[in-house]
Amino acid sequence: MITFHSGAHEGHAPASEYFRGELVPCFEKPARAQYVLDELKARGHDIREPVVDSSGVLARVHSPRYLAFLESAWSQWIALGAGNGDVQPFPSVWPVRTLRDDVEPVNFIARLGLYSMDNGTPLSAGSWAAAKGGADSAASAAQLIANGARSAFCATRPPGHHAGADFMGGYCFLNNAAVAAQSLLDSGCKRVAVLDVDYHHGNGTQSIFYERSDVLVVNLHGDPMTEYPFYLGHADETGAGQGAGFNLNLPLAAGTDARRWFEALEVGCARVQAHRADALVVSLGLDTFEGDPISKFTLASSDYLRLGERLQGLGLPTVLVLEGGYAAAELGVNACNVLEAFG
Ligand code: OKP
Ligand code: ZN
Repeated sequence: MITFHSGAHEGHAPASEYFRGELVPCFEKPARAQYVLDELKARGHDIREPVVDSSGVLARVHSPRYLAFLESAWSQWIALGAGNGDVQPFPSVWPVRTLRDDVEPVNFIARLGLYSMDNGTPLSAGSWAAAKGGADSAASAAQLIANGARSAFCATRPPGHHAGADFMGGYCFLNNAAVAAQSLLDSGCKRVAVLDVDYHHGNGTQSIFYERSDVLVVNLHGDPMTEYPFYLGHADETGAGQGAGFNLNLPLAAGTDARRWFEALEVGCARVQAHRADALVVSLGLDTFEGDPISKFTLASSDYLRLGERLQGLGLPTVLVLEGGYAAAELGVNACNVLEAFG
């Protein structure tokens, strides 16, 4: 399977993130992608730089004001103070209930809050270029599928599935899975399914397609009653308007083991089959791994072979997009196990 990967990911390298109120080294770090690339190379995979400019499809997935903010966010930040290049900007105020989100404040931190769901998505100098490289990879993978390939992998970081049309969050800036799904539709697919197997609910992907029937979104994730992103991902969220019935959430308790996880995967796969999709996008988070430092499922490396086999069994042209997975040294083996079993 061909892999798309943008070297620009390295420029997204903030030093720290908030964890229980304190700044700690970022879990979502460049080494994650390096481990994946090293393992892909060791196993002889074909790795390519993206070939499609995703600007057009990004404008169909994200709002113009959010894209405009994100693209110049870092240069706006450093223009505000001589030392800002060495300081990470974090949001500290958000337009929650009763506050206005239709007016963009002039104040940079206020705008950062407007376009963020949390304070857990640190920015650095190369964040836009890295995120754009990921979106370009997703668009490139979709084009490969449109041209007849059975599958393609996007070795992307930062991840994308928490990013909504108008906001960043959970280490995510641009929703790569949504870019892949929308690109597939734009190139002629009538129905697409997104299957998100990351430990965390893909709230951004769900919200982007929530009122649409052309993209089925299925999520298998830690129960938001106790797990991030907390405010979306419950079983009673089934879609709205035209999209009623086209969203399926399968929340699982923290501590869920492989046996119960694969049972839930069966339910998700049955819903994907019933959608009669022309193509599948997999949000491939590997933070379901037993060694993951921020997640609480207990899949073993060998379980990712089983996952790849099951995804292959759906019989659909498939774009696999890397999302989370923070046991960095094991991420390459776990990702490659999925790809290898997929074939
Ligand atoms: C992104 B993806 C640690 C708290 C966790 C949110 C987790 C984002 C996961 N500071 N922050 O779904 O793997
Ligand atoms: Zn995750």
